[in-house]
Amino acid sequence: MKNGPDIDGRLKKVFSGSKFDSIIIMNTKEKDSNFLYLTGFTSGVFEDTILLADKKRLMLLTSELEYDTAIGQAPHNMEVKCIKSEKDVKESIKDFVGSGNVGLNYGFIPYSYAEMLKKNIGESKIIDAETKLAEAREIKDIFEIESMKKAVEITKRSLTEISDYFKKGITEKQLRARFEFILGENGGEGLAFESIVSFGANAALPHHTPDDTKLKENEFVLLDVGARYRNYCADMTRTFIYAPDKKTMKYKRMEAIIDTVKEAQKIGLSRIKDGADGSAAHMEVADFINKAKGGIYKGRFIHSLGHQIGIDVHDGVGLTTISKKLRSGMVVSDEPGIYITGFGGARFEDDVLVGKGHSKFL
Ligand SMILES: [Mn+2]
Repeated sequence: MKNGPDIDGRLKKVFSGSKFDSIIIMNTKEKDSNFLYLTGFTSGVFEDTILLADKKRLMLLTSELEYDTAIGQAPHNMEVKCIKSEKDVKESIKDFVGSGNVGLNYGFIPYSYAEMLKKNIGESKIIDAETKLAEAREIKDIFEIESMKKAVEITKRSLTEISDYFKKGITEKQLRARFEFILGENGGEGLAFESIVSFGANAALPHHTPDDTKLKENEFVLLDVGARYRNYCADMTRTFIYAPDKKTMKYKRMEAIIDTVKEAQKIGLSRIKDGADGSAAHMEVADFINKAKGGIYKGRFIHSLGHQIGIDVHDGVGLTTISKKLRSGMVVSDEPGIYITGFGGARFEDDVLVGKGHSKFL
């Protein structure tokens, strides 16, 4: 990947038409995803670190501990300041924001931190920057798309390799450990989210946490997993049948569920495109599942068709019953499923780059 992240372009997007003149991003023990978006950093912890930004420049207030890590990857328009005291913090913030309006990410910053900041910004007015930041991140640039493609490629390859490790008696926890090892071997830089591995009836629980359930023959194996690559997430689901016994009714029932979900996913892909409404795509897929096979799966698609993906695995507004206009350059998941309590379920999930006319899987 030759191109680095386009930080100038990102600042432009965040500040165009905004009511704030600068923003303060403040990490806690966790990083605000917008910190990663505006710095492009792929290394370092940066606990409690403060990032100041206006439409042209960035200032990072960090400690000696991570000063060198910051300098080593700072974009051209970032000043990195090594902070020695509370007084340094106060003065740097005051100087940077001046008397203009200050944007804060209300969706992330803890109340106590916000209260503390208020004391440091004098008469400046505080404005919620959450929506503006989320909107800026919706349309991915080339660097972001390439990073997500790579995350998907690593995940897809690992999902192909994992079936070699399906064996009678292996537990969900063991299969998860194996999968995450393979993901790392294939170049994954971390997990996009906590892996879901479900066997048999557990596959009916979309957010099942892997436990000591052992794999049996002629059963569903569902993996919902994703690698992180240069801060960007992949999110994919595959459903397999382990050691199928094709003569059984159970197998036929499982196969019919899988076929229906795969068909539903194709319909989803055909409806996800520039200008389309995400909720309309969701409703069409839900309608197809509700009517399939004489209505035997009615009401068994119990989540939304998809969600946006980026630095966060659930980024911005999803493809739910809430209207959301899809636009070229967004990345969304296409993940229908059917869930039968006590029996099992299937889900197939791929990540779609929204395009004009038609979209494609990353
Ligand atoms: Mn997903």
